[in-house]
Formats: sequence, structure tokens, C-alpha cells
Amino acid sequence: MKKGVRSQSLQALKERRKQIDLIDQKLLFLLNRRLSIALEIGKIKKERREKIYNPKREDEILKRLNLKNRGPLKEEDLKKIFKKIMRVCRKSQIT
Ligand code: PRE
Repeated sequence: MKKGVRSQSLQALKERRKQIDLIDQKLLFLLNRRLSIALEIGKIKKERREKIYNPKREDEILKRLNLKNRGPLKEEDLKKIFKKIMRVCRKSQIT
């Protein structure tokens, strides 16, 4: 039996949302993994009496990611997201 256009598009919407849910789960896992490693770095820095904030390293990360970016994520949005991630990691290293 032929499916209507609306029910086809509803099906497509549901599938895309399932894909997004799976990607979000993976992002969550990776964000927690990244933070765990940043916390370990924080401990090492404390032992070595190094400053937590390393703007040079953060700039290098942003530059490298920007070179790798193939879009459609815009450079300014990529920067916003990763600056926020690093800020969260930095703040968690302190507390
Ligand atoms: C990290 C966090 C804080 C620093 O300002 C730089 C980078 C990051 O989240 O990537 C990790 C870190 O502490 C470090 O690479 O030195």
C-alpha cells in the first residue's frame, strides 16, 4: 500500500531524531572521557605547580580543530563550543 507524503516525512523525522539521540549519547560519553583526562592533567599540573590555565595550548587546540573542520559547522560556532568545553574542563580542574 502507498504511504502518504506526510507519513513518509514523519517517518524521516523520527529516523533523524533517532540518529541525533545516538550522536548525543556518544558526545556525552566523549565529553565525560575528555573531562576525566583533563582532571588527571589538573592533578599533574598541581604536583608540578603549573598554572591550570594554558591559553597557548587552548589556542593550538582551536587552530587545529579549525583546520580539520569540513563544515557545515561555522568557524565561530566551532570556537564557541570548544571554548566552552575547555572552560568547563579548566573550572573542574580547579574545584
Ligand atoms: C585543557 C584545559 C585547560 C587548559 O587551559 C588547557 C587545555 C583542555 O581542556 O583542553 C587541558 C589542560 O589542562 C592542558 O592541556 O594543559
